[in-house]
Amino acid sequence: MTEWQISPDVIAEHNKPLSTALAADYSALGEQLARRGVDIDSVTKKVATFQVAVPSWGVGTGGTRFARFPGIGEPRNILEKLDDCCVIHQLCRATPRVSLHIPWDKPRDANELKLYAAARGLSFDAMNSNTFQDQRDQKLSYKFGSLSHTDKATRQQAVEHNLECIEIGKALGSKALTVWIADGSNFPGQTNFTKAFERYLESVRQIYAATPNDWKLFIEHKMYEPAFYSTVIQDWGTSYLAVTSLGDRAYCLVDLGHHAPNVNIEMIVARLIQFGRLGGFHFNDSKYGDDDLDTGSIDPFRLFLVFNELVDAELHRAPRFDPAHMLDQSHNVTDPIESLIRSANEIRRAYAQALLVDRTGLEEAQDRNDVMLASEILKAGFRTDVEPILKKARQDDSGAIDPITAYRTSGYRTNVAKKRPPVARGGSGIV
Ligand SMILES: [Mn+2]
Repeated sequence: MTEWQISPDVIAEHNKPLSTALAADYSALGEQLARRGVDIDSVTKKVATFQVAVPSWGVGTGGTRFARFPGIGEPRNILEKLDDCCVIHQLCRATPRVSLHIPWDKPRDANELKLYAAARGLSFDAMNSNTFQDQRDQKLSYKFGSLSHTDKATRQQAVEHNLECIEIGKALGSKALTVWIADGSNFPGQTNFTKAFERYLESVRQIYAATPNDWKLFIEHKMYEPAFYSTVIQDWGTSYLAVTSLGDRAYCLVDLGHHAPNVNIEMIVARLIQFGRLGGFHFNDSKYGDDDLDTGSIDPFRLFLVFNELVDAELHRAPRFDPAHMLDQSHNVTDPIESLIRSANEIRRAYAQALLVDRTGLEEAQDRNDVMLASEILKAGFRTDVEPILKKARQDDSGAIDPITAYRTSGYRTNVAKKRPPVARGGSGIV
């Protein structure tokens, strides 16, 4: 029996008055889609199986380099973070896995943590290492880099931290390690680009060698920040060079926020799929830079275009295509549980819309160079209001028809605030 954090009766009571209207909306959308040759139930079934991992650091209130404004009842440790993740999954039914960050989430006893998560219907997604800040009692500083540091002992310390993450992940049942480094430079002349990348490759080779055969290693690139002039793993090209030099189990991870404004991310996704190196995503949204805003809150069309590539790859059974879907956001002014629920829904929305695209019609229009028709066919998917499909998928799976309202009605945040005193400084951050 799953130890749900909200009484299933609260959800059932919430769903009851909404189910009649949902049935009517679902049937109307079903008729509309049938005219387009689409069976609504098969779309709903696919959407219901679509999952995205929640970042453990996302359930705490984030901050910027200026300030952090804590919310009430914030989780103080990994166990409380898992309680919050359980609430998200219980209501939206799309997030049964949690991605951990070490050492923030370092367990006292990995087996105990695994059981605690399992009791809440949760398991663990990719592990994340952290060599972008110094921990208390850490011997050598990462101020001037980690895996690419000029000092061999510092590089070795960073490698060993990653090996420890793998060991913890093995005990927790994780199957992947995500490596993102903050290494780079703030001034021209500060580092030698080539030597820094050589040092990085030498370090990451040791990490790759330590991953079990059924694991994947994800390399996450980032254009800038905290280093503002150059970063060692700056773009998908550098990431691709790194993974291909490592081996078959190394893949590129695309964080939507880690590109220059207006970059065609969906095309990067297509390229990585074509060459079998798309490992997964860190979903979020941005207006200017790495804003870490809620997925789909700024540019839902771009999210749809990314999913258009994913659905295309799924249909064509692209080789080596099994991407990990993860959220990576910083919730500074909202209740993190609400933001994560909404983001998981937005991802399912983009997936549902992409499933509605008439692929045969699109291909024909492309082959005939009918630009307008191709654009219209693609947009028809995006323009469809798939809300009844998303609601039905949740309802069928004992989730909430309107999860944010159900969450507010449950009083969960107020209840946990009674036993969780305010945290002045949290472990959450922007990655
Ligand atoms: Mn990320």
